[in-house]
Amino acid sequence: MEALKGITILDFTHVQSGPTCTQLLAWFGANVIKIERPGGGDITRSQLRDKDGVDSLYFTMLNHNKKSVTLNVKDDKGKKILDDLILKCDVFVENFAPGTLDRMGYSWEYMHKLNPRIILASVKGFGPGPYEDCKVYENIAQCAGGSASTTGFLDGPPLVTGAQIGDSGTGLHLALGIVTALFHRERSGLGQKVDVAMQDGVVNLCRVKLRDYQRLSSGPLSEYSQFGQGIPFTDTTPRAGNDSGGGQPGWILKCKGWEDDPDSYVYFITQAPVWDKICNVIGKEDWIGDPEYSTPKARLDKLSHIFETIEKWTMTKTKFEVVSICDPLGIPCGPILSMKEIAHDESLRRTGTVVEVDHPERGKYITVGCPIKLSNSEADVQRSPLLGEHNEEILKDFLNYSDEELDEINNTDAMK
Ligand code: CAO
Repeated sequence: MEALKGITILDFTHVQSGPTCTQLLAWFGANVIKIERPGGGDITRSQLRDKDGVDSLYFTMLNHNKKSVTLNVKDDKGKKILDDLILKCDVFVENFAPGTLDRMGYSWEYMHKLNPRIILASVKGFGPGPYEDCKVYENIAQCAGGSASTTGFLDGPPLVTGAQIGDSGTGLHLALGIVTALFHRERSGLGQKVDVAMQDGVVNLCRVKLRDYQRLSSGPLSEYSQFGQGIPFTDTTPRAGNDSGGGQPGWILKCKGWEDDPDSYVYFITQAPVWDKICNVIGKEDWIGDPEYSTPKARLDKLSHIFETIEKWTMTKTKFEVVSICDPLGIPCGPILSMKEIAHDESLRRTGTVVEVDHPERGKYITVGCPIKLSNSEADVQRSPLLGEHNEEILKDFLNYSDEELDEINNTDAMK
């Protein structure tokens, strides 16, 4: 059975951070009713469009398994419909700009009074403080959360990452907050407010970099390549290139074909317990008994040289050959996969992490399925809704409005 069956989510989210959260809840079986402004709906329906007049991949890939209802919340009749929805729903999720919800007349106090069981879950860019009123997008969160200052190469500018840790990362945090509040409501009978700031979500994901900042007060970070290169540290966590963030040194190494293929690389970790095997496989048996190389500590100031030497070997093999040789020996390494390779990866298809979906206007496209696997609640990815596709269904079947009430609504601007 679907794990969240019976839970109804009133989804006022847009763009990416909120929609990733409600999509996850929908995959777990919640009934997710996405409320969109009449006219254009979620702005991403028309952003980065690849086909004229058809919902963009940006929208479709973030809004699977949801229903769409258009509702003008600034219209009196629209407000009445929203009140009725709040009375019947379990969770209200939103990621409007700060202050927007209050301006609409839907403060937490109002909602809680209307339905004490409702959970209000919000994403904002920042928590309370000097930036609380700021609008925020992905890269701003990455920058304010410590990710950009610690990503990139030492001699280059701060870098944002391709992984959407500010948006999708915050969506994940919010989903956990919602499920926790639902669990709490089972015992207390009361809903509560769940807030996640994108900056906080990124800071949480950058925890190891805050760890390293504090370690600096005890001396240089010897596992960072710059230590071996004799480059002094400052008083904050530096950018570490492709250094591994843990205690086992790693780096990205070129593989056969790198001159023509930008993704012909492998991530290679010189894990201490398999050092002898690494030496054997790259033909450097002499390092095994050499005190200059035989202990992790002795190797720390020679990491660049060590990785250059390993790279001479990896450059004679494709990335997949490197993995197939190293993996059976217990040497941790992984190929740098392109999006093309991920899109066509058979095992990701088999597990449902990458799926093909059919859309009535767009046709078939590839998307990411549910990455969290529950043994009794398999997520079946359904196409995203067309704008307002479920207006009638929600009014009639969910809110039980009569035909007269429907006619009355159709004569107003509440849903168009
Ligand atoms: N009926 C009537 N009005 C509606 C409506 C509806 N169904 N849905 C939205 N609106 C109105 C809002 O009331 C608001 O109007 P006012 O400004 O007059 O109050 C207006 O639409 C704009 O909403 P918004 O403030 O959320 O959107 P924006 O384009 O100004 O800002 C964003 C977008 C993402 C910067 C902002 O929402 C934000 O900072 N959100 C929080 C952080 C976040 O989630 N960012 C990640 C986005 S993904 O990269």
